Amino acid sequence: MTRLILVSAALLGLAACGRAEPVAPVVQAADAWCRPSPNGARVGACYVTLTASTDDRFTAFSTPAAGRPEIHTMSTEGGVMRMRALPEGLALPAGEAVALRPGAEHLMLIDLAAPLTEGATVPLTLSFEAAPAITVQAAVRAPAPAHGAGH
Ligand SMILES: [Cu+2]
Repeated sequence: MTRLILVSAALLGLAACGRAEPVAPVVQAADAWCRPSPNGARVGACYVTLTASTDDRFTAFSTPAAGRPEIHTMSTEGGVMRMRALPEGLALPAGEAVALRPGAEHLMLIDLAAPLTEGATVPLTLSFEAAPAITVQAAVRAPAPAHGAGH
């Protein structure tokens, strides 16, 4: 009996609150892919588009494919492309699709266990400040011609 009352109270609460109802933190990932690594390269780069339900932060990732995974960003300074690690990770504003892509933010796979070959799949476990971690399967494929720059 007590339980029934609690349930109906919760339902009423939902109806009354409408949009103000807090959203459970969750991050959705789309279009995860990795660039094939050139022969002998010990590093690779992967990309994914992340959409968080609440203000969140992409803080780290892990993968069996690399010994040292890092979140990197890339920028052009004085005509030279530079990349650096983002130890603080990447902000994910609520509801906004944040695209990691060639020439910008990317997942850097340092110390590759094996070359990333086209057609292979790389599991990536992504961690966030608020949302639970998710694992995506990134397909290794050649980048679209328009995205030639970067690495
Ligand atoms: Cu990088």
